[in-house]
Amino acid sequence: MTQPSDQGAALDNLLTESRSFPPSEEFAAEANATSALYDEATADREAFWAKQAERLHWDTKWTQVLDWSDAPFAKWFVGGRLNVAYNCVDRHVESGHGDQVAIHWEGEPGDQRAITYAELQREVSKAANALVSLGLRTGDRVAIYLPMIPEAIFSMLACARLGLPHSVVFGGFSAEALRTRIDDAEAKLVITSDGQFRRGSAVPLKAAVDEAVSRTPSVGNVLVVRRTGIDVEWTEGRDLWWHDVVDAQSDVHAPESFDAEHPLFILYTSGTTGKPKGILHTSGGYLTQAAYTHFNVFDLKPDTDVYWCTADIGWVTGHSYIVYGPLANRVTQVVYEGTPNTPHEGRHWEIVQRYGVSIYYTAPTTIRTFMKWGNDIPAKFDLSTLRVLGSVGEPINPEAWIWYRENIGGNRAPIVDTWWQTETGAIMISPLPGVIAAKPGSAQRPLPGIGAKVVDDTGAEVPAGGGGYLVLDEPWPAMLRGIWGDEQRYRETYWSRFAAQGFYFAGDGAKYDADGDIWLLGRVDDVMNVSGHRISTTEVESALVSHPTVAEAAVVGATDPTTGQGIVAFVILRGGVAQDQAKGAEAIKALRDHVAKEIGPIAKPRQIMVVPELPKTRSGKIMRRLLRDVAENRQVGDVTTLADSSVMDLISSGLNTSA
Ligand code: 6R9
Repeated sequence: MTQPSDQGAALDNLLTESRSFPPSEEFAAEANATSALYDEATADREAFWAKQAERLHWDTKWTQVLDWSDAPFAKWFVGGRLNVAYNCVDRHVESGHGDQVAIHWEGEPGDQRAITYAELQREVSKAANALVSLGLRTGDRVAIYLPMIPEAIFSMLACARLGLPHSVVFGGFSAEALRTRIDDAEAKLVITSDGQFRRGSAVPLKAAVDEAVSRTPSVGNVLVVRRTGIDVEWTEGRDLWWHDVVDAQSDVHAPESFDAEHPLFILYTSGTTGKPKGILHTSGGYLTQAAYTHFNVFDLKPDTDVYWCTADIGWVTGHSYIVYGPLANRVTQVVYEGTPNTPHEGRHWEIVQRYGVSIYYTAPTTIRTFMKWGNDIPAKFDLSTLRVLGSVGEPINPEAWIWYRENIGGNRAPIVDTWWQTETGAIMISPLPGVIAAKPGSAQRPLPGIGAKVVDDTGAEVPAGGGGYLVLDEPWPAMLRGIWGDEQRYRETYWSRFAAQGFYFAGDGAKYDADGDIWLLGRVDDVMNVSGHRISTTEVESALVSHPTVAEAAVVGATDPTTGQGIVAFVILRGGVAQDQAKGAEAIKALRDHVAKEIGPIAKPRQIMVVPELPKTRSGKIMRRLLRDVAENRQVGDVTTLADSSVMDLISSGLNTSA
């Protein structure tokens, strides 16, 4: 791993993107957020956040907005008390919206369920009563290992209602990954299902729990939702069916209030090295920023919009932008269980058409996959209801952005490129869709109330046009409150790099353009050094994707005897491209020349390999570490957090035949 301090201040990349798309006058006139929001936040940041907190119902009001005296451990809305689940569910029923659909759920096999706020309240109450009956008490941890079914959301909200911090573990993770997460949090209960539907077939889920909990002394019970009907092993006394335990409960439960700083959840993020970090989030500040950002960034109109975030709840995006932010804002949303190509590659657009989805939030990797499948697929559906599109998870290449705008957004819907992290809890950098002229590939500006800067090695802000490290220079309400059980690691990972300035180090490289807008350049660890020039993987990837034959690209720096590192690119070709021809030596040369033309000769890949797939985590992030192993002819490392662990075999076996 390259230490940040080994790197110079500025990146040498020259790729420029100058297109810009202002919101239409109609959109701007109706938008939730106007430029006044920036002024308000600048005038008095704490007063601004206090006003945002008024979006929520507080049982007891806070006495102090921010206590930063024990930095880097923040306390927001000190003395305030609230119930997060009450804010996401009950209060909407009490305000007369019990009949509004909260969730249009669609299973992968095509089963559907519309859940109103009144029904959600009953389901969450029953689940909460069930957790109490199992002996769980405030502060106990609950692990949730479920597919995207309604019970996943009921479970999270039931935990929130009782002050039981949940730890959602992504359903694609292995028994071993689950075990380490259960152990680290010492969870007392695991909620899972018999199996899940994946690409048309039922695959086991509980089996992994059985394996994991055989070695986790903290777990007393396993609560099992029947989803697929497949056979499961059963441990009497430990295992309980959801339909036996939950359905027998009263559907009335009185929420109690908790301190604003009561832990809401732990979510594990895998760093590049070491054991996963349990990122800790608390209640009042987190919910305030999740709701504020969801309302303003997506321009949510609760009475008319149909919102859809395609993330999995095992990812922070599912926590903040399926469960907490949207439900606090009384959203009507779509939740879909399955993969985008089951049973056909138009599944998402069929869903958009069926429910009249107006706000759609997904990841660049998904967008590039749609590009690869071809423009004719979305063209078959009526997507005219879409009015805001979002992107999250990685830098979005300008070409993918333009494709998204043209083919999904009808050249009309603003795109919000939202930068944030598990650690930040909620969106930090993003254009406001009715205010800012969007630039393809740039997340642009910190939201009102948020402080972010690009700084050099010494912590000094770089000038317009300069590159360096992204830092957050002001505490924010949804910030992590630490790493579960490891105070030292929290200080070291995020606060030691710019300790003198008191900045939070995000681990991302970034640059300013001439207007002072921020462009994210990927994780600092991914920056390459070619003959002393620092080149960002993101920009070389964007240059490749801007070529008409390329759908996706991943770039790594491989050790090179002459240049230090050489650029090695892995590319997936677009649907419709004559694959054999595009793999030929001429075609590869054309791609190398294209990169040279877009960025400069220094960025010309040493080697380009055409591959059928790229190794990705379930949130769509490319695992470059594995590609570096391939590029440097090493044994491929740990693949347990890959969405599909067979991908590496596909890549390695295909390489002998590609250029
Ligand atoms: C929400 C989420 C965080 C890392 C982050 C950065 C990358 C996320 C991005 C983006 C450029 C965006 N990232 N959004 N990079 N533009 N709009 O993804 O959380 O899984 O913790 O990942 O993802 O590198 O540091 P998480």
